[in-house]
Amino acid sequence: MAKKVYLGMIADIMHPGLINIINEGAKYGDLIIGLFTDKAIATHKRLPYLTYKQREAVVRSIKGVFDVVPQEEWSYVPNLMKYKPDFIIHGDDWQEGSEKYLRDEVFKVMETLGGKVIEIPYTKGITSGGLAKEMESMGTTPEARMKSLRRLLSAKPVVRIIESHNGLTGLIAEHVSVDVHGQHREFDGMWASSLTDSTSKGKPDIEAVDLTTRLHDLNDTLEVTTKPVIYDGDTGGKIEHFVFTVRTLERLGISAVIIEDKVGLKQNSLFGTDAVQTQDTIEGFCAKIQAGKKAQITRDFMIISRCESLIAGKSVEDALERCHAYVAAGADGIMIHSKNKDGLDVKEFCLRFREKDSHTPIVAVPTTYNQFTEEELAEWGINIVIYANHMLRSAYPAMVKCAERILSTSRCMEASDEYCMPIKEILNLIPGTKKK
Ligand code: SPV
Ligand code: MG
Repeated sequence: MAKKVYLGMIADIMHPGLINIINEGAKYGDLIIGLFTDKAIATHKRLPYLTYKQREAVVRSIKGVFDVVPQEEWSYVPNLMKYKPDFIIHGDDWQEGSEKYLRDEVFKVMETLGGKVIEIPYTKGITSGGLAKEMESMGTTPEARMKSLRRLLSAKPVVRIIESHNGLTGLIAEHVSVDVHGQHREFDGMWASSLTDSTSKGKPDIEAVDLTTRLHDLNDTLEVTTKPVIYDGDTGGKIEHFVFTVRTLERLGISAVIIEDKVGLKQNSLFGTDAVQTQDTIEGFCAKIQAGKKAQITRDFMIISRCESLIAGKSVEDALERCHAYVAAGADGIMIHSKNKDGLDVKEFCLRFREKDSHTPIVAVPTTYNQFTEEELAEWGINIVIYANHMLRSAYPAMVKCAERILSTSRCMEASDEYCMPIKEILNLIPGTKKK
């Protein structure tokens, strides 16, 4: 009987290095590709450009591939236990660095299975990571960007979104990453906040900055990023206007719009009951959702309804009644907002909402109840966490301090040394600045 050979792959962009490893693997027996699912990848790396189905179709048609099976975990162990291969083949690039623990696990399991680990020299000069970087610099299409939010929602326990109000903050949302205990972390997408869009123009958050202006500026973010955008649509305005907004956002490749169930002059929710917060009727808001859903052209665009009951001082009961009605009217997700610091109202809402509805995505904006981690919020049933204003709120105090220092020293040496990035860094901050 032919021996079984296991090869784990993401197989997003095929290149000669991967073909080489497939050819080598096939020499030892029937080569089974363990194709990483979006879920297996999402908590460790950015989602691949191609979906699982697309990647599977490509890999299946490569000479030497005997079978393709899903690898649902980042660790190889569950699949090795399941398929019990005689060999596992891997490039030798996992002997050091963040993947070393995967290698150690694999050696242990293969020993207990009586199998062997084959490590083959890594093909120099070409890597999937390098190719992915080049693809990233080519940008994206509106269609691919729009779809990516739904893909993230089904691949990740919780989707992490940060506010962006210009090209520079877009670059931060796109590129900043950290490693925590060997695990790669970055933001999944961006929030086009009405609060920070308005504040960055020195205007109040009362829908005074019109849609055309906000979209014109959002284009700066879109030009330098590939990640999905969730657009803060305020109240959505009049139904007759909202249907045009939906079409415009879709055309730009925005993944979702969130509209709130308020009427009259909009006031920022974080004023809570210090401002007049008038909610729409359930019927009135459902009609807006329905009109928006009818207007959209693609299947991917999402209309998320935001419930302001807790902001307006009403009960969790009221919020639940409204949100179930909004979902029944066609909303693709709900956002529950609160300015309470203890988060208990949001938690109660989420747990009770989930008793009746296990799948509709819940969005939360934990600006005030910020003591909870994403993991804790996910346990309540929350699927999208939005850090709604943090780029602007962190920049402002830094700029004020710098301006004050210049005034108090009547020169800019101290301000530059203490508060400013080096000139060399700013000159090279934007990719492609320097002439070769
Ligand atoms: C925004 O960021 O504009 C929001 C969230 O709508 S909040 O400011 O909390 O209302
Ligand atoms: Mg807003």
